[in-house]
Amino acid sequence: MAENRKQIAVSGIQASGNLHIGNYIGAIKQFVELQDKYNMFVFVADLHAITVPQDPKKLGAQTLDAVYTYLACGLDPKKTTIFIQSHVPQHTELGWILNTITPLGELERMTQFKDKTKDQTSILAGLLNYPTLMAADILLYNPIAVPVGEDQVQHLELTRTLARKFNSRFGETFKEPKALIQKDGARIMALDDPIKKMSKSGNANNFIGLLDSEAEIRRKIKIAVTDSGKEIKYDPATKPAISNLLIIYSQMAGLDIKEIEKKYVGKSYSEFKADLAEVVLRALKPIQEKYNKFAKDKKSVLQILRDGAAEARKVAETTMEGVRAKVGFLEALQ
Ligand code: AQP
Repeated sequence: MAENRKQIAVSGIQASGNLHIGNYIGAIKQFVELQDKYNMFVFVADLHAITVPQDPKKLGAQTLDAVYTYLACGLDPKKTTIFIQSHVPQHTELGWILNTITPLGELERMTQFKDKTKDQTSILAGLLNYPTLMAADILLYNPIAVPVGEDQVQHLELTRTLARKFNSRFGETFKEPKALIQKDGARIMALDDPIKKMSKSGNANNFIGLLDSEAEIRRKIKIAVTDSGKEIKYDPATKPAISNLLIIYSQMAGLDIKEIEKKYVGKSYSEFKADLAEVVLRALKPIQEKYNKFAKDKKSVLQILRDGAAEARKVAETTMEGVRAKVGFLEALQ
């Protein structure tokens, strides 16, 4: 279980299946690096996942898959409190309270809400209220830092706004956490459209799943969109596709982009892509092996989640006791 002396960091990933290298580079890789420095709370966001329809027969398995993936990528339950969001009911309780101080306009202007609802005729309230639940996920643990990819920065800004609003209305309660964003790789773009973010809910050719087979990875990289010209050069303005592939190469190989550019002077896109496939396969092989190992040991993983939820509930309940009193709820009767 996580130590208590260090400052707290919190983050989570939705249990919507198929975690991809964008989630890995933008978020999970950071969690693993930060777990020695911070007292980390990392959860699988099943409550967020159901803001778009999920198959009830698959949701539990998807949730566990995400946990196996966390462990396979190197999250260590001795350093990080790993748990499932719905196992800590304080998340929804604080989420509701934060809804009551959130102006509708703040939620309607969120980019993710606009993107996810742009082709929908009947919009569900859960999608709109996603950011208030996310604010609760964070504020319950009073963290100093929240490691996320760039797409979540706007939601984190709202979290800071809600912390300030709550504090000014009910008295000092929450710290304002800061986003921890990777310098490179905070926004991995789709392989089939480098103007869009790589996303698990998009077309399967847009992402490389952490559990994709060797053949799938080779195929997806081979058919990834490239730019006009033939130079392998990092320049997101004129070469968004190659720049994205260079970031993936750099993050998965642990090499500087400049070094990679040098290595491919005079070489073709297809040579570069063939090598990129090898780099990705090499990085994902140990993760996939460990995933299989954890998936065979479900009993131990469930125990990690039981312990994690107990630890998270303890911290969350302490926060909620203060919040309930400040809001003015009548004390619960025994
Ligand atoms: N393309 C990305 N590049 C870098 N970071 C990314 N993240 C997501 N996509 C990228 C980061 O991963 C963490 C978990 O994200 P999430 O699953 O909770 O939600 P999301 O951002 O909505 O991810 P997806 O893949 O786009 O999911 P769907 O399609 O289900 O909505 C976050 O820290 C996120 O920034």
